[in-house]
Amino acid sequence: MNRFKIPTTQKAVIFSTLNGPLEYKSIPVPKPAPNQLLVNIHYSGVCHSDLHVYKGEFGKTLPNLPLVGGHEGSGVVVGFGSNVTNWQIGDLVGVKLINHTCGTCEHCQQSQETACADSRLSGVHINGTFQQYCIVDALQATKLPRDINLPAVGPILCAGITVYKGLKASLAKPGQWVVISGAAGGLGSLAVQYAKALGLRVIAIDGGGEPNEKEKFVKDLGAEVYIDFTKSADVVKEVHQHSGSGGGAHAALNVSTSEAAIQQSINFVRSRGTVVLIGLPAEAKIKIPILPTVLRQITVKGSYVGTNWDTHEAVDFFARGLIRCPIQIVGLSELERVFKLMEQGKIIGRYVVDTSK
Ligand code: 8ID
Ligand code: ZN
Repeated sequence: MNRFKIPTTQKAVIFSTLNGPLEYKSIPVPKPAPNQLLVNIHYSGVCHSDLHVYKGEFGKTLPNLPLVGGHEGSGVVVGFGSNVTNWQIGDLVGVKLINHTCGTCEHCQQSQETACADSRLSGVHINGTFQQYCIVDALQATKLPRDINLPAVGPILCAGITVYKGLKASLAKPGQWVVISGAAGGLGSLAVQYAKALGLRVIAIDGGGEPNEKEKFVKDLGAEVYIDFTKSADVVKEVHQHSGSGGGAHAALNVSTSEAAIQQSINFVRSRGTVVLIGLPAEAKIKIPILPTVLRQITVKGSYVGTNWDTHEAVDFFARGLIRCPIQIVGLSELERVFKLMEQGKIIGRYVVDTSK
């Protein structure tokens, strides 16, 4: 017997044209296919990727319209299809960007499912977490511990796993310097903390806001140095000054949405350093000078969300109290306002929507 009464309709925020009206309205509750869970989403983080998708910045044909966005959901399993054996009604569950993968390609077979060419993404290809009930493949849903902080864990399911994976990809070791560009945003605020938890030393770059507001914010999270890119005469020089005598930091993570910041980040690292590209500004391109990159043996790599196992690890850091999500909770009906604030660069940390309001 299912103790949860599942309604036939639910509240959602839906858009039918790119950059068009965001409608808060009732839509049908979806039915899970044989391999899917039906999740009662309680909370969802709002990621800058949601804004990129809504504005059509990931390619005009990418999102399936009309669409419910969102991919940082936390909630409860209230139903599942006939093939599902590893979940129970009432389990706490996370819904992340990767909602389904083929399971058979080379990458899936090697448990590197983030590279699956046939993946389906929450809030891009199928309706995401800006609704009260969503569906997710049982193999891509994330089991959450019973005592997890449900509103705060949402951002871990995209921002958290992405920066945790990006830091691992940077190959930076305990005691070494990592630059986080975009440190006061949703991903950045978690990157600073995961870096600290991994024993790294953090130079945080961001800018704007009230005087000293972002500096205090990132230093409270564990950054040793803050550079305000809007005030610094030479950001690269400052990074080098603060990262010891090795000619730059050991690694740099770009989680900003700025093409200029990405271009600049190539010069943050010392010889044999790694630059990890995570932020996705629309149609951005950078130029990498070949001679110094080759002679100094610099690695520039992309990093994209994280696998199921990365997710397990990232959630575990959060569950053990090593990471706190600096969130502000608002109603789902206020999503449009959150997008506006994000567009204006006025968000520090992460907004989370409560789907009951
Ligand atoms: O898997 C992935 N690669 C992945 C996963 C999740 C998100 C990629 N992303 C991408 C998003 O699509 C987005 O492009 O990461 C980027 C950051 O997402 P977010 O953290 O959700 O965005 P935000 O909260 O708006 O934070 C961006 C920060 O960058 C700062 C802003 O002040 C803000 O704090 N920033 C900017 I804009 N220009 C900067 C600059 N020149 C800068 N910080 C430093 N230097
Ligand atoms: Zn995201």
